[in-house]
Amino acid sequence: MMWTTTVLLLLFSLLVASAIQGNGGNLSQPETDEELSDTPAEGRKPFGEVKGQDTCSVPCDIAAKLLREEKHSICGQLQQSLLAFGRSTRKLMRDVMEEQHRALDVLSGQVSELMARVQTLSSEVQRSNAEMFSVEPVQSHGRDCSDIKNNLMSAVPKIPSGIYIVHPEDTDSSFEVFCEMDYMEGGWTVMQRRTDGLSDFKRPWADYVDGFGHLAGEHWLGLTKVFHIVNQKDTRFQLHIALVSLDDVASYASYDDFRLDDETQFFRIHLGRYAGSAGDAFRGYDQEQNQDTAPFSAPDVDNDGCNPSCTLGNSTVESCSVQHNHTGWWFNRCGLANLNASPGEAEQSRGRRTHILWDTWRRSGVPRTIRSVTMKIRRIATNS
Ligand SMILES: [Ca+2]
Repeated sequence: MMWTTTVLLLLFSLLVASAIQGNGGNLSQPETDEELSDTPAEGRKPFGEVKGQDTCSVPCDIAAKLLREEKHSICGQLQQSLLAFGRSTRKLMRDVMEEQHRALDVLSGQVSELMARVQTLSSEVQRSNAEMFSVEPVQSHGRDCSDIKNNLMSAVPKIPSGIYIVHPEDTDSSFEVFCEMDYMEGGWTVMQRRTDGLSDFKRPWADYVDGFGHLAGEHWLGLTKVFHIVNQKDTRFQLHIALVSLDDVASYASYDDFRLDDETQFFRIHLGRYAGSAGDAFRGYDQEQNQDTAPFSAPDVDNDGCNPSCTLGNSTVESCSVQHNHTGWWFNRCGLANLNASPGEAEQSRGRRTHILWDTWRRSGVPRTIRSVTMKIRRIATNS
């Protein structure tokens, strides 16, 4: 009975000791498990090993404490890093946005500047359009070169030759002309100039009506413009044709009256009395050659006297313009004059006449080769 009681007491004391020891390990165990639940499985394994060893080396509570402190430190560092990362990210985004704002500001500044320029340009275009279509578009220098000469004579000691703007009376158009102010007392409006053959005079009707070429060089002023000049009220015009031959001989043909009918009459030419040294090629030697009162013809508008055709030499001609190098002129059948053909030693091809003609100007009975020609008109003083 005494032995049994002793054994029971021993077992009880062992159980109590074991319980105390077990409680000491379990007091913080739930917290440790919960707190370490996010640590990786590999991280827990050494702890288990430590736990397994603690019975003989480091106690569980100290290991847990160390681990907790380490975890708190890591968490703190992580939090700091996250905060720093957040701060730098926010700063970066702020910088990027500021950069974008600055770029946008620069771009919108450039856009505004461009818009302003476009505005300025379009207002300028509108203004010049308005000027172009205004009733009095350009300040003209006079009605024609004779008028300009008369107007400037008292004010300017020497009036220079060159391009002037004229506005013939009773017309609504102003246009540029070349005025010869030196030749034979000046006042000449140039209506045609052929010198180097560089300009193309193979032109259709519309070009001969409107004019073409360069006023300072080779050009045809245009039938409409010449018509406006010579049809002014109370004026009479003379026509002067100045010729230079290939061997540098100068000659001229002059008509004391020159006018044109309007376009409905195909700008029919009317010539007064002839004077000069080159002969009256406009009228020729017989009525068939006479070009006075002939309407104007061009390659595409045939008003010549060959209707339906002429026999000239060995060839049959239907269009004098085509026969004469596709130029425009007052052709009859076809005639001895065509100042719009090519200057110099232009070749005759397939019987066609390609060079400047004034066939009454001859040397030893042979028509001279003409190097250059100018047709100019000037007012004749009238009593009125
Ligand atoms: Ca014909």
